[in-house]
This record gives sequence, C-alpha cells and structure tokens, in this order.
Amino acid sequence: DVHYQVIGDSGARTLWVVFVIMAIASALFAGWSLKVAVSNRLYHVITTVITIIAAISYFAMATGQGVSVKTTVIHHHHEHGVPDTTTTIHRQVFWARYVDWLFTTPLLLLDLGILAGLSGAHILMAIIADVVMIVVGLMASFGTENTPQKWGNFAISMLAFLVVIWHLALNGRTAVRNVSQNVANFYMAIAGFTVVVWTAYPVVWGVTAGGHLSIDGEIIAYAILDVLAKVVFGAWLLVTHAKLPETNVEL
Ligand code: RET
Repeated sequence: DVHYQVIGDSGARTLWVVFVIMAIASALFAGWSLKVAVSNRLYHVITTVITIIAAISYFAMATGQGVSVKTTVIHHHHEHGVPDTTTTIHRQVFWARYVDWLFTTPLLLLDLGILAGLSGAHILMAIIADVVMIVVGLMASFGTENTPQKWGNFAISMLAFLVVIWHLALNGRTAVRNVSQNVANFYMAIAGFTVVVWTAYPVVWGVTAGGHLSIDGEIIAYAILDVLAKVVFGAWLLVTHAKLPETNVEL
C-alpha cells in the first residue's frame, strides 16, 4: 500500500501565521534600531536579519516552495506461499528550514558571542560547529529511514551541537564574567533559554524521524520553537540591551 504524508489545513495556516509574525518582528526590530545611535546598532542589525530570513523561509514554505517529497519503501517478507508485500510512504520534507537555520543559527550565536565578549576565535569555532550541525542534519533528514546512514548523520550533527553548547555554556560563561556582573546575569539567563529551546529541535526531529508526528504536527512544533528562538529571544535581547549600557559593543 501507498501512504501520502502531506501538509493539511492547520499546517498551511501555521506557516502563514509565522510568516506574518516574523515580518512584524522584523519591522519592530528595525524600527527600534532607529532609536539608538548608529554605532550601537549591531544587535539590532543581527536580530532583524534573523527574523527577515525566517520571514522569507516561511513565505517560501507557505507558498509551496522549499519542500521535496521523500519516498520510503518498507519490505514485508512473508512465508508459506504468501507473497511479499511493500509499504511505500511519500512524505514531504521542508528543506527550506535548513536554509533558514544555516544562516540564522550562526547569527544567533554571533549575538550571544558578542554579548558574552567571547573572542573571535571562539565565536568562529562555535559558528563552524553550528554550520556542520545544520548541513549534516539536512543529510540525516534525507537519509534512508532506519539505516546507519541516517542515524550516523544524526549522531554527527548531535556531536556538533554539543560543541556549540560547550562554547555557550563554558567559554561564554568564563568570558562574560570579565564584562560585568549585570551582563553576566543576563547572559546566563538568555544563553540558558537558548540551550533549552535549541535542544528541543533535535527532539522534534527525532520524534518526526521515528514516525510519530504528522506533517502538520511537525510544522506546528517547529513554528513554536522558531518564534521562541528568534522573536522572543530577539525582543528580550534588544529590550535588555537598551537598559544595560555595559552590553554596548563597537565593532
Ligand atoms: C537537527 C537534526 C539533527 C540533530 C540536531 C539538529 C539541531 C538543530 C538545531 C536547530 C536550531 C534552530 C534554530 C532556529 C531558529 O532560530 C538539525 C534538527 C542537533 C539546534 C535555533
């Protein structure tokens, strides 16, 4: 038998809603940047670009672009004269997300790295590990179900993710202590939030790969995470930056 796993009404509506949220957030963040001196707009620029990229990616997905259909054939072996049968699953894979993440996750790390006062070398290493995580994660998404290929790529991507967390949690914490106590407290809160939200992505991915989530369920889960990781994160960062002059950086 043949199964089609494709987007439904709630998934389609969710893609449009997140597109609108990202577009509004982009306009607000860009507007806020006009209220601060040009020399002090680095976080605004980075944070606005993040939501603009997300808006573009959601627009693409909402209008049916950035999506491919992945076919999985499962063989059932029968004995005693019963003929072998197969189950074929055609499932949509929204790869536009990975293009979004490829650009936005390094920018989010740049926001956090600058906030913590991390060295250029540490920021670069975190970003390279992050790019490996996303590209290999894309490989895993298109890998053949239940094979060492798919789960091997997942494991490599998870290792790269651990390197990213290492930089945020250990190097970031060490660096930010030399900035100021207020900035250190804020960094620990927003970096902690980031680690929790980001960790949910491989969880959603694993539940999806395990066949336990419909396309619409997957879209809604990632939609919630994307709004937390980009919009809530960005608003929190920019509002706190306005209140804490020690977070100022000139680059
Ligand atoms: C994948 C699957 C393979 C294993 C791992 C993953 C991690 C993804 C992450 C994504 C974060 C995205 C954000 C987007 C929007 O702002 C690729 C799901 C580790 C951490 C923060």
